[in-house]
Amino acid sequence: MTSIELEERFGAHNYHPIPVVLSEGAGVFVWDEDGKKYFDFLSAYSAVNQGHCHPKIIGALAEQAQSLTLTSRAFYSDKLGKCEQKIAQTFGFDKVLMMNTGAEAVETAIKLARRWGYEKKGIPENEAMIVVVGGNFHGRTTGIISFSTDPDSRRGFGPYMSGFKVVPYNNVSALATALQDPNVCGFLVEPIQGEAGVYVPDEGYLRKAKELCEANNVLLMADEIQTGLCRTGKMLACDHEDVKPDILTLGKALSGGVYPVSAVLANDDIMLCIKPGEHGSTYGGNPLACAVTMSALEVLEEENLATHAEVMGEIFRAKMNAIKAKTEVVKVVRGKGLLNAVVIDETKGRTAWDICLQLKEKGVLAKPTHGDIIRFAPPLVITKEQLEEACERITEVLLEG
Ligand code: IF1
Repeated sequence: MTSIELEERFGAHNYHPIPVVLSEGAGVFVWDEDGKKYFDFLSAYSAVNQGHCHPKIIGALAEQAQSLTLTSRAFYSDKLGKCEQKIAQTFGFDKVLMMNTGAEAVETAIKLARRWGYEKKGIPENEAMIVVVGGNFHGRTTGIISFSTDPDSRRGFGPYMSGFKVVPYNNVSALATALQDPNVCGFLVEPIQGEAGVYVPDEGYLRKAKELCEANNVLLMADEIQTGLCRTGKMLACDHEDVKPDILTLGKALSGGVYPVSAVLANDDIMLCIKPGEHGSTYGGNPLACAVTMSALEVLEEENLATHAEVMGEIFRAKMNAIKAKTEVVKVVRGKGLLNAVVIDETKGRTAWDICLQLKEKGVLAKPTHGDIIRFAPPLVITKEQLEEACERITEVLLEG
């Protein structure tokens, strides 16, 4: 049986992958089983910002794997404190709670905001509300999909967790009204909506959201699991507006695509609302995760990937807009740094899926989100020459036929 047949026969059918079977990766490139080389323009949904199999991160993984991989938090380890310090000081928070997946970090943030709401804001027990936005994506747990507005994420998985209010994204007045409810403890938002299709809110939206949260004693909870870690041209997408969230969730590229690591960051008045024995995870903050995370953060800094992503992103969007000027196939180009999307006019003869299949044939891997939107998000280590080569191939596909 082929790799695809094996997945078809023995694996759950919870994805519809682009028909390519990858077996190797290095930097911005991946190779399929037949040795064909591709530009990776998805980066495992922004988990591989540092490039595939970055030697420094793989080295840290391999070295730590020889000595100690998992202790559980029943005991201390010689790596967790150092890693917590590195993360806390990199992002400017008092404390870090390490988990594994992004969804676990978001679930942790929800528990933390609710606990703070009861203990510090005086919200009556079990009445805490968290404001979220339409088009949100924060993971796939039953708690998180309870406030999803995407039928594919939520249909048929009820009953749903209560305690959430949905307001339109990028709508300050709707947010202002919702935050006046004295039972609201948090506002959970992606600084740029990734899954929804790389929706960049108006300039000033995050700043106004922060001001409204402060005015209503509500915690701003920024989910930077996809937008963080240099992806949008700054260390955090919030940095574009100098906004400091009260709770920050990170994941994906926190470990450079090498090992599942996520984290929740907050200051003491919030983080210490959770007491010993009240939250945890078997693998959360294990020594192997910590070694990988510390090296993954060092790579972001040493290779100056935030500024590089900003510069490369400007070039990419300019090239996509040059295509847009020549064909009606491209309706919209949007993004920030190297988190970009192109909206396809599917009435012009090709779907976004068709175009992604053609891109695959040209050696560029990308995948549509929500039908007509193609997300383009290469590893941030892409060089100018590599970007120009990839854009030539993307141009050929979009302008042909
Ligand atoms: C899938 C999407 C992207 C996220 C944000 C939390 C999480 C994610 C902002 C949860 C995860 C992943 C999940 C993966 C595909 C990918 C994705 F299309 F699903 F939405 F990137 F846009 N917050 N996003 O983007 O993190 O638990 O997955 O570690 O589920 O197909 P996770």
